[in-house]
Amino acid sequence: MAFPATQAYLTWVVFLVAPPSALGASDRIAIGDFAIDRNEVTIGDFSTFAEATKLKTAAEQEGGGREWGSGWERRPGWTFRTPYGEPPLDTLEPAVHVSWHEARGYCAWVGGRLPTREEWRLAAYREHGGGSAAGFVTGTTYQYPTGATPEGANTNDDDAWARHAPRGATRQGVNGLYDMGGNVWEWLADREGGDALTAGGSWWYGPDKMQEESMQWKPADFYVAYVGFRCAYDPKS
Ligand SMILES: [Ca+2]
Ligand SMILES: [Ca+2]
Repeated sequence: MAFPATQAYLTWVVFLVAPPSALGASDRIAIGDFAIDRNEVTIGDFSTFAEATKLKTAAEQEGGGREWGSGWERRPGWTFRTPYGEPPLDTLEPAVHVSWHEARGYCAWVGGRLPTREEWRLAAYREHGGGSAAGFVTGTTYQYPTGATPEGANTNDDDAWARHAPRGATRQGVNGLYDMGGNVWEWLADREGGDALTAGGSWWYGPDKMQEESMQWKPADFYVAYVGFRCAYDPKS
């Protein structure tokens, strides 16, 4: 069946495929000439995307995500909907068991893209003003996304969270962002062959992995309990 490419039809198509305007657009922080999500993408956010686009993630199709045990072990039923095999306590927990490709698809759907390494560096460690109310000094580069120390982040240090924490539970960091250090690793846009870069460390590791030099390459089709993402946006997106 052929549809006429009228303006009305095109408007209808855009309306159908476009995400709700509130999703992903409500809490972005401007960093120079781009913006970035204040928080990691949540289970609730990603569920809306998956339902609207009829996405079945690789973890769902292939029998569950992975956790580190004696090497990488598959965990049946562990997906972004049920990160540890059971419904989450809170849908504001980060979406994990999501591959780089799936993360990129989500960001495109909300009108953004994955952040680059350079954007991540600027957002995570150099204060541009969004964190001034939280005590960060504009123009200062910090060692950790939480400032001079890793205090307040969710790592494997002695803190309030045995696994990942829901949105907004940890201490606000540089530029007013949350969880740029710790909680879950985050996919970046940068690719090298079949690998993609991840940044920030996670609840599984110590605070050293929150630092810029600790970014890690991982297979882009990898999906595990420790890796999530957030999106970046160009002006006017
Ligand atoms: Ca912890
Ligand atoms: Ca993180």
